[in-house]
Amino acid sequence: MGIVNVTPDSFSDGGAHLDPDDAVAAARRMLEEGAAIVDVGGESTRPGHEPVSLDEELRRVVPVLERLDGVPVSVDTSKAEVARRALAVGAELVNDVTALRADPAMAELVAESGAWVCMMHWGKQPDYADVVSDVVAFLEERLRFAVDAGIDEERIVLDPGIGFGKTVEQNFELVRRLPELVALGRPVLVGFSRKSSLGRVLGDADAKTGPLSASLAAAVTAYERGATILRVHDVRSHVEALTVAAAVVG
Ligand code: HH2
Repeated sequence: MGIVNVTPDSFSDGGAHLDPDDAVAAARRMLEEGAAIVDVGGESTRPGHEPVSLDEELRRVVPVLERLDGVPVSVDTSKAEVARRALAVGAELVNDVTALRADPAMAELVAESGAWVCMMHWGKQPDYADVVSDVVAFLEERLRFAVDAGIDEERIVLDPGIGFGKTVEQNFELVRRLPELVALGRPVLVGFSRKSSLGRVLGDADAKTGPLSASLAAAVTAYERGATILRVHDVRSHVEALTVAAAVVG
């Protein structure tokens, strides 16, 4: 999954694709490089991000989504109205980092549209007894909620939410113990690309991002432990690394 942030403030590529032409070109390039789907988002979720109004989010993403009609697209949003507009122009998956908790209209919209949905864990660092068990319990509860709301279980993807209210060690533990999430029986998405834990484990305690080399190691080790979707900024390098990993795994 290639990342196209149509935002001024995303942590690693903020501003790069704010112009719709640039965003569309980036998305098409990622698909050519081997991405199976591109994830278009108009609101940054980085720590301390500015919340974006509905109008502004629509203004950022709709022109991009309209011009990506006919290609596999996911929309990174927690707002049902943004998702509705995205699905109307062909998006296939709603990537909701709040796991259907932010907008009460989201679950029904996904259920009625028949779209895929990705539900992510977003927690608070000091609160965990055991981070992996807590993430599993949360995702299990959200899975039940989504199915009860009429969403086809076969269309649900789960995500541990790397970097969302977790320490560096907890982020790595979630990948180490990924099979415990995979055991829930749904595809698991991992988004470790360029995240600060990668820079921090390399020795920079104040890192805001991590390098490509470290992102590739995280993606490959997540893949080996059962991740189905890797959400990444640098598509070509990840496709190459994962192709080799797949050849080894057999
Ligand atoms: N991470 C980010 C945004 N959306 N969605 C899912 N499902 N999983 C993730 O790990 C995830 C996500 C943060 O990364 P990015 O989009 O690069 O930055 P920003 O939120 O600052 O736009």
